[in-house]
Amino acid sequence: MKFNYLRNIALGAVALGSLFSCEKDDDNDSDPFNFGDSKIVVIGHKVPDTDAVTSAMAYAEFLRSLGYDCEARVAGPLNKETTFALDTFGIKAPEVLTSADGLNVVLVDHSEYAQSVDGMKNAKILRVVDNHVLGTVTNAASYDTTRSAGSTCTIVYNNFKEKNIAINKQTAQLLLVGILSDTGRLKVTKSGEKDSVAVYDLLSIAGVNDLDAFYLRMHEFADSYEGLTDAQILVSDIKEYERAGYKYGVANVDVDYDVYLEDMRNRMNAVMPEYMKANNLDLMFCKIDADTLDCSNVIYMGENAEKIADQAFLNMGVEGVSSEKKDGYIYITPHVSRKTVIVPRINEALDANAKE
Ligand SMILES: [Mn+2]
Repeated sequence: MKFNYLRNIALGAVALGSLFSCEKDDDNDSDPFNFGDSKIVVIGHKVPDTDAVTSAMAYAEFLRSLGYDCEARVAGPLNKETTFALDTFGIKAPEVLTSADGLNVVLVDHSEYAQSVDGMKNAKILRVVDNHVLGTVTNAASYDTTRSAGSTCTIVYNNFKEKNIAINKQTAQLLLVGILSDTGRLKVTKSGEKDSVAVYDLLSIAGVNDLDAFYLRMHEFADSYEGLTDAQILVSDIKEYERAGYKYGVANVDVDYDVYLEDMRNRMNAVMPEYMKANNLDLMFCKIDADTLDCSNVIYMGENAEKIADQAFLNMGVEGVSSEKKDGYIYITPHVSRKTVIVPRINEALDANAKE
């Protein structure tokens, strides 16, 4: 460990050969990732979704089982789906962290400073564990990123497997709900083989007998905007990014039936300016999907927004995906993912219109 290493250097007189072999053995035993022995906080993104919360909790357990002093925190209040899932299993939610200033952290489920808790630029980032495209956090000490995983929980599950560490019941429950939430219960467009292998292994450890019944109940909570104002619906699943001198946001909103699409477009258009102003965004997008019509409606607002949206989402050249410009929005069919389609394409268009 670092401490021992420094002490050995201070002792000075130790023969070099034995110093290095000694250090190496020590590393393998008690500090396999060279994280040192200070306390580590594992944390996901702001506006946490289920995967951001449960992958942090499960990764903290993973690090504890390797001997680290480690604790999970969340970057904001939990949404309805996560609250339902944790309540169902009687698991206590992590506390909210308001500043990462000066802490040793592992980031899960994001790699964008714009999505992190405040003070992250003054934290020591030991590792990023994430399945999204790499964002602005390019200075972490290590990365565990598997883009082909459908959720960060899938990556964490594989960490346990690779180290041959048994997954306890509570950790299995956490991993299971994270994967189910992020992949929409293993939808083909959102998941792969790794995710299904994990889910079917975790079910029995987690004590979940009826996957469909469980997911249906969880999903009801996810989709419910009951009691929320339009401004609250807009921010219920929002992420911010920085690219090419622009700061932008992408909100994700779902409606049950396609007849509600126009109404939701108008309502989100009405509340977007205030959010942009309050959060100093240069531009903003909101993707609205309908369960009954397999499509995405993308509305946009702000600096160069129409030009960027046109470049990003017209003539996309993605197999099986078609898009069309409508009055004030882009209509894309079938529905597309923010992670794999929307954000990478916006980034590409922003690069072509860079401000820096
Ligand atoms: Mn997430």
